[in-house]
Amino acid sequence: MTDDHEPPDSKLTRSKQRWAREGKFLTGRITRPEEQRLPPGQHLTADWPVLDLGLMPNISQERWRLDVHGAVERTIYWTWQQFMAQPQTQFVSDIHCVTTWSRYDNQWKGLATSDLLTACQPREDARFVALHSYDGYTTNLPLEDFAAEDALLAHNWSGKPLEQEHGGPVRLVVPHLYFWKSAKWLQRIEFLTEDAPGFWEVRGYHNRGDPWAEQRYSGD
Ligand SMILES: Nc1nc2c(c(=O)[nH]1)N[C@H]1C(S)=C(S)[C@@H](COP(=O)(O)O)O[C@H]1N2
Ligand SMILES: [Mo]
Repeated sequence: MTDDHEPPDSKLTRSKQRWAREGKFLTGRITRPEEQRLPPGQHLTADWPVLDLGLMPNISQERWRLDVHGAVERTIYWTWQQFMAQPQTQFVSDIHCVTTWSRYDNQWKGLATSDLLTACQPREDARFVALHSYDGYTTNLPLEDFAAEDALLAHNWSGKPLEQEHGGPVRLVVPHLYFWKSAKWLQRIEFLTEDAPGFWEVRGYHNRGDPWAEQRYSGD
């Protein structure tokens, strides 16, 4: 007996699932009213400043690896090809840097952190995430912030491969926190049961960094 119906895992079904995921974002559960879009003390910029420790590691796609470990059921060690074979999601989001510039409508493409969590399955006692980068930079987040529905491991910006100066091959993007939480040149994601403050977090910056609460410095 033949069956003319689409099998449940057809290419079309997968595309529709992807559109639904993107649409869910576009209909704006996260979108704020326009008058609250720019956080307090921020100003808009049209260009995209480069800010980092100045080491700017040059990691080719061939040399790049992503290591996911710690309080997870399944550790991950992906090559570039394995990373790119994961589900792809596109998000448009705003950047808010603690140095007071904001940049609207950045088009990102990559692996949604929610899909990474599906792949690595954090253990029940996992509460925090530490990001480790190829330049030695580190930053930390509560697991819920890392899991935000518009957070992703981005390899593409405005339809082009993410430039080295902005963290290519792959950087984290967590739009609802100040941009220092969005680690460039991502190398390793560590799931933790206890918090581990990162590079700026031990140098006077706020542990969480919510721009709308102006959580800039550790006393704020
Ligand atoms: N690996 C790494 N990631 C990093 C940094 C860094 O020095 N190294 N700086 C952070 C800071 S302070 C900011 S403001 C943003 C800047 O990203 P951009 O250069 O793409 O604007 O990257 C963040 N991620
Ligand atoms: Mo920054």
